[in-house]
Amino acid sequence: MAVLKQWELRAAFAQRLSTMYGTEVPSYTTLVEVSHEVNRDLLAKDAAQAQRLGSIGRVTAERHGAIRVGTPEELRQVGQIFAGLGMHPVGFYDLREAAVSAVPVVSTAFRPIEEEELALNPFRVFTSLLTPSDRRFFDADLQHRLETFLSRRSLFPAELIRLAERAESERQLGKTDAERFLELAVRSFELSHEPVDRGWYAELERISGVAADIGGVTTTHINHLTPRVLDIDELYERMQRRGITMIDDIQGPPRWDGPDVLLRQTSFRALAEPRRFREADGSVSEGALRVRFGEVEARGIALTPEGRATYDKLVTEVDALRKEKGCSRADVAAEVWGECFPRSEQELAGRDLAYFTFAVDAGRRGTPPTTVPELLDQGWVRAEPIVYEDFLPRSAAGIFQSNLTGYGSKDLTQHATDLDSQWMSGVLERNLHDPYDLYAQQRERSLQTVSRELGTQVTATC
Ligand code: OOG
Ligand code: NI
Repeated sequence: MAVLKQWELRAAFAQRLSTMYGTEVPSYTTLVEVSHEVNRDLLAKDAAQAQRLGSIGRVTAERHGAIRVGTPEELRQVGQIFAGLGMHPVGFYDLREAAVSAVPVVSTAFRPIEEEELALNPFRVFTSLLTPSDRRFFDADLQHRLETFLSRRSLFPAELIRLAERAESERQLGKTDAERFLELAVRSFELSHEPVDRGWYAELERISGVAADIGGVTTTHINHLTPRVLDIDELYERMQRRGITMIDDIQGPPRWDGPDVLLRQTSFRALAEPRRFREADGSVSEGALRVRFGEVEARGIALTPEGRATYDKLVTEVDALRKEKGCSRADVAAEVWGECFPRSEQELAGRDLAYFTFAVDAGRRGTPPTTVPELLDQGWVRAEPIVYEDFLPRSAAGIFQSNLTGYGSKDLTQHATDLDSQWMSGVLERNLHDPYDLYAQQRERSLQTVSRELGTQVTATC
């Protein structure tokens, strides 16, 4: 009997979600079109450079989704569904801290973690969990009402969970089961036509638009689906030319002529969508909500902890200078980066600021040196960049915020509830992977091969 392997399930899920979301949010389709145009143009100009951080096949199909859930149990179920698709939780993001306005969620990202799986299909989903216990946002009474409301809803049918468990343990599904699994999974993330309780939604919205989007309704939905583009500045301009107003900024590293690192993202607010409301008197009326948006991203090289510390330092510096000089972030950032950030992949690799895999370059004879910087310098090995597969808390907060209408309310005299990666791992009943470990392991495997081939023990640094 024909079967679909996990990666085929994942690719099919991403594809169907994309089709579904395109019918719900038409400007998403425009965004995908423009991204593909930009990618095609870059490929025509310089195919090798355009594919330095992934084959055009991978980049064209590449998406990340964003979803938001309300309870630990819902998050655990989401973890089960994604495990069936070969996607595992990586990283912990505390957006309560990263955002200036009220964003009461903590998040992780589900994604493939093995090189081969990422190359087959890298679909990832940024997943946020509401934090009703956090007193800075919700008082005891509202926490109680919110948790009661959430405990009454059921987002994922039992049949979907059972199929996901099978897909996880067998790493594949027969064709008929696969079809059912995909159908139920995609349906769980469609926008519902159930009337929204207007009073309840409005009460939560006064605290945070995100809280209302999660806890004000009885279902969940995909919030956005993000294509990957090879030149985000070019895309930004082309979208503006088509009359779509983008947010003011591109989040993440600035535009500059050095290597692309980490992640650059930008977005636009999608149109208001018609929704039905239940009024206080029980009648149902037509209305609209504007909670979803279009986002696009360009990915760069993954940074090591030291590289990331340098990046974070530059972010702070740019902020300070910008306040002092009063000019745009982009201008200040390009200047600061030009002075302080390594200008070449060679330098990033040599100073151990970014992750690469290494391969022996044929043709050298004699006794090789034993450290990566020397091997690179003397042409014994080639370095291939490892692409950043994760997210940035500050950018994520920026994306959340720039699409909210108001600041919401946050009582800073209250204490935060302690929710960390260990807590989230417990909720998921799964190992929560550390992104740095995954990149380091990938580099280490390549170094082992290099060591074997050169007949010497090679280390990453001097
Ligand atoms: C998630 C926002 C974060 C990203 O790409 O950083 C995000 C959300 O709006 O639910 O998607
Ligand atoms: Ni996103």
